[in-house]
Amino acid sequence: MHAGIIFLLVIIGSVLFHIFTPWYWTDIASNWQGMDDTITLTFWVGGGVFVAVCLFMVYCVFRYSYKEGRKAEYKPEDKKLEKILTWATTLGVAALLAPGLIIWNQYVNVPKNALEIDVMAWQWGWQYRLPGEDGKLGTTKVTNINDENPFGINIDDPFGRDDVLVQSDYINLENNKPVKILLRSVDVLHNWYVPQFRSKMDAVPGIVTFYWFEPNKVGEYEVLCAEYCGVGHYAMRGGVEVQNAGDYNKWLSEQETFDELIAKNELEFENKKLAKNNNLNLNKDIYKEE
Ligand SMILES: [Cu+2]
Repeated sequence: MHAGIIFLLVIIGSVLFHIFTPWYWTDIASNWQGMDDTITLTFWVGGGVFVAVCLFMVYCVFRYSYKEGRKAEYKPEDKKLEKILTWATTLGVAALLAPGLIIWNQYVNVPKNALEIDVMAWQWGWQYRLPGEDGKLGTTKVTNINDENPFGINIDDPFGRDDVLVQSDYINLENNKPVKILLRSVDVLHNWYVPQFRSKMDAVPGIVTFYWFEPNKVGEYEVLCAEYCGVGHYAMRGGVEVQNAGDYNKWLSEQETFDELIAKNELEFENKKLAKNNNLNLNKDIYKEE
């Protein structure tokens, strides 16, 4: 009897907690309303089954509690009940899975006008690469990666020379412009996640994974790594600033290209040689590494 009452209180408490919880998802800032709808549907199916099953148990506790002289009836088969349960379960599972498949299909079918962004993850941080004026990202190879070529771009690929390199955990995006996120990892699994965009995917070493979204609210958002990736995982945070076209283009024009980085490295190399030859301490920074 008491067990039944406790059970009932748990059900009522769970439903009330869901209605009045202060911990609900953040406001959406992308095109993926479909993700939210899918989760809401999952909630209704899962929550409905939870309440129904628990209420049935409460009913059983009261209806079939011990009474002297009452005997249990053995019923090995009930065709009608089995039919109902099979169909109800089938419909429930289909309602859970089908919308997800539809959204997934949209999620990986990238619109033609999407801007490609190379998101590179490492233990523990992010860096980003955008196409230059040719609108195309250069090809890369993991074995090319070094201090002078942090993205591993193939030096002789003409498409790569004008690529814009953002060696920072922070990136800017243009409002209402779809982006294709190309994920790479140099070490272990990571996951580039901005809760407000409702989109994420694992970055897997050795392959390039991708998805797309369209930011639709100007503002600053936090980037989190959503795949446990070692002791520094908690600190693998970054940021996204969604800007209007004017501000975004201004920001973009201030970023370094691969060509500029090469020129800078060459200059540094020449300076080093010069300094060594003349045995002069031209620049303290140059000696820092030695
Ligand atoms: Cu990570």
